[in-house]
Amino acid sequence: MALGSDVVAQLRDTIARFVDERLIPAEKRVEEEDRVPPEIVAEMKRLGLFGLTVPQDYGGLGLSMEEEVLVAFEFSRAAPAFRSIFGTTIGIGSQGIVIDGTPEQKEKYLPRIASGELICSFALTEPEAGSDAASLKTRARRDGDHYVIDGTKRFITNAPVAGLFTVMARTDPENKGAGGVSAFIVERDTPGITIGKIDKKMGQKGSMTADVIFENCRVPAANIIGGREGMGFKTAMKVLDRGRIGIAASCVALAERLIAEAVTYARERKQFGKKIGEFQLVQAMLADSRAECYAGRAMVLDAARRRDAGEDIRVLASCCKLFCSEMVGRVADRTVQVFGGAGYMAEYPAERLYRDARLFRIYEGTSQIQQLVIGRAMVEGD
Ligand code: COS
Repeated sequence: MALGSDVVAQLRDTIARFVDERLIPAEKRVEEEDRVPPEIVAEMKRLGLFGLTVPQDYGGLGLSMEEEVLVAFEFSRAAPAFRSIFGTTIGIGSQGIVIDGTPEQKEKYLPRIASGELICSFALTEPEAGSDAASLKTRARRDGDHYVIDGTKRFITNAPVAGLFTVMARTDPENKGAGGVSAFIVERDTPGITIGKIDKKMGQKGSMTADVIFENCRVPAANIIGGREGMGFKTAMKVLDRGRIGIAASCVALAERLIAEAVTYARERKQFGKKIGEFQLVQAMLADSRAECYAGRAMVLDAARRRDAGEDIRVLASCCKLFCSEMVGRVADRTVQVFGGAGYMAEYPAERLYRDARLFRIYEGTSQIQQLVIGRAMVEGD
């Protein structure tokens, strides 16, 4: 472990209190206002959440993957919108710099990310390039010691508040596939960036997504991640491998929360003269959720430990994302069922968390993309 188990245990306790005392009580407000209140973001900064995965040399805590998922098991019991602001920043928004950045790029940006000064976004998806990420059309044309970026990125989490974007763009127009793509660090105040209107979503209200439009946006050539053209797709995939384990950990945590909500309700609600939790058909729903959540937790911890040990976890990351995102969908569905009519009402959290959970099967690679990654590796013998 990078920090040691005592320090991580303390960190988990602190985060657990923050979740129970500050975040869960604020969930309704976040849903209504469709934003995370600035005072809560300020508290996240004070707690050091923006530095969790930034290496210690650059002002962060430098958590290992195992430590990160242990923290996520606590943090992500709260509505996913809270995680999305700092989790996207220290996850897919900045991991390109951590994993493949040059020493100069790390020195310049990571301390400002760790302090919470720079919120980050990962700009891969486009109107015509979602699952087929390698077909992206955003262009980066070399012009002296700059690149000029033109194109539109879609559904970009944190875009309205971001100070920094990791942008995947095509530097080689002759190469229409993955090899023609490079990754860039783009500061928000660079001329030529427009943020679209904030998307209206089914759930995860408070996590803001929008289009990011680049028009004649001049970025210093020094900002190409790793200093080499053509490596951007691989950087994006490595970032997503790590991100998928993180998302899976969040699914486990949300499932734990949903189970806790269902158990509390089943212990209180009476029908036919008894608490509904005494009925075996209700117990069966709770038991299925408990067993599946435990399986998810075990596989996420295993994949995280293997990544820390230096193993290739591409397939395992996809297994975790596939199983845990589908699992939390089933758990959310059962929780609504245990609540019955009340589960369909906005008054109880089950309805909101059910909508929130739906996105996990889509972003950072749909379930079908995870199946494709796993199945292809099996058949091709990786
Ligand atoms: N780590 C490192 N390199 C990887 C990699 C990984 N996880 N996955 C692929 N690569 C490399 C491959 O080895 C290949 O390199 P070479 O050309 O040197 O052989 C290159 O990248 C292209 O890989 P591949 O041929 O597998 O690319 P595909 O176009 O077939 O795409 C999928 C693969 C579908 C898996 C990819 O496009 C994907 O993950 N799509 C989903 C995107 C996504 O998650 N979007 C969500 C946006 S963020 S919210």
